[in-house]
Amino acid sequence: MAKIIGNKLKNIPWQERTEEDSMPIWRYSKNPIINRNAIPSSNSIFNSAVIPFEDGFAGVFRCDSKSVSMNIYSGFSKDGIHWNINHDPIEFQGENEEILRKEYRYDPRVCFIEDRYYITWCNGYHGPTIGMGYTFDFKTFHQTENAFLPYNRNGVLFPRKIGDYYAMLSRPSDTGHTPFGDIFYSQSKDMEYWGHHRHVMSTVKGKSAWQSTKIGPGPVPIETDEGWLLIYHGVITTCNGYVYRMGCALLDLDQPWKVKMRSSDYILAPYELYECVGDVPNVVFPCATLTDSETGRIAIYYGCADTVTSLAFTTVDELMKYMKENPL
Ligand code: BMA
Repeated sequence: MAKIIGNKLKNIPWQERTEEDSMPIWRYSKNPIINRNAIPSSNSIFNSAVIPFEDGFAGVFRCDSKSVSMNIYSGFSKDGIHWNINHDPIEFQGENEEILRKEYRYDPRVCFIEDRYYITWCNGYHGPTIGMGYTFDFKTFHQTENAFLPYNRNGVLFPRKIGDYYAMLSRPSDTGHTPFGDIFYSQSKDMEYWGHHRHVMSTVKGKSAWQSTKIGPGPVPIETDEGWLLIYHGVITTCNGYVYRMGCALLDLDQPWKVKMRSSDYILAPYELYECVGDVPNVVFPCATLTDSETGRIAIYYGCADTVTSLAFTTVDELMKYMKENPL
């Protein structure tokens, strides 16, 4: 039995699996939890990140506006299910005007490290790259240097230093819709200069074709006593465009660029109407989890069809078992 290393989370959103749920992940029965028009200006709210905060939860949400500009917004919840999202986007403070230029911001991740909540997102700076910032209270936000040169997407921090270095997964990309993409590992002494880049994992043709076009890290990796549990998205190119599904892998604790296990089958795919129909059909896109070390419970927050946000559940044992039974 693998154990989650981390805090207990007594108030984790949770629902038991029913007999009809045959997959390793089961959906919340009242999905989606955030509708497209949850704030007055929004066209869609999806691919968003949440984290325990004070006696409840805080989040950073991707809201595309009715003029279809992409930006990130903070929000709060008592139970992790009902959210109050601010009507105005996050305004970052920072000393460098060049960095604060705002072309677009999307697909945020939030990671608590040491004393603060770090936010990473896809940041428009002459093309997509990894924007970075932090907050202590989800009221005042500070933006720091972009982690990489363009083009890159899906920057996901590890929740602690690994061998004296902060660590991040990301997915180098292009200026457009990127018909390729592997996951890489980078490290930094100071959260500003990133290097020691290592390849982590590639797309898979044939045998596991749902992840044959590109893959990208999803939520912050979950530390377990057997390794880092990584939930990621995988994409196939069909005659009707891209389809986004979810998979999982186990990375070595000390050398996370080494993959210990990876499932051949996906763990969640667009089956439900709200995942198959929307502004971009057939997309499930995970950006955050909440975990409880006592029970091994995992709640996954994921965007659906680039339109709404949903919640699904699993446990660390379910995912470990699934990887063992369906190895790549
Ligand atoms: C990716 C990102 C995601 C989006 C997905 C499907 O490239 O832009 O935000 O969910 O495409 O459109």
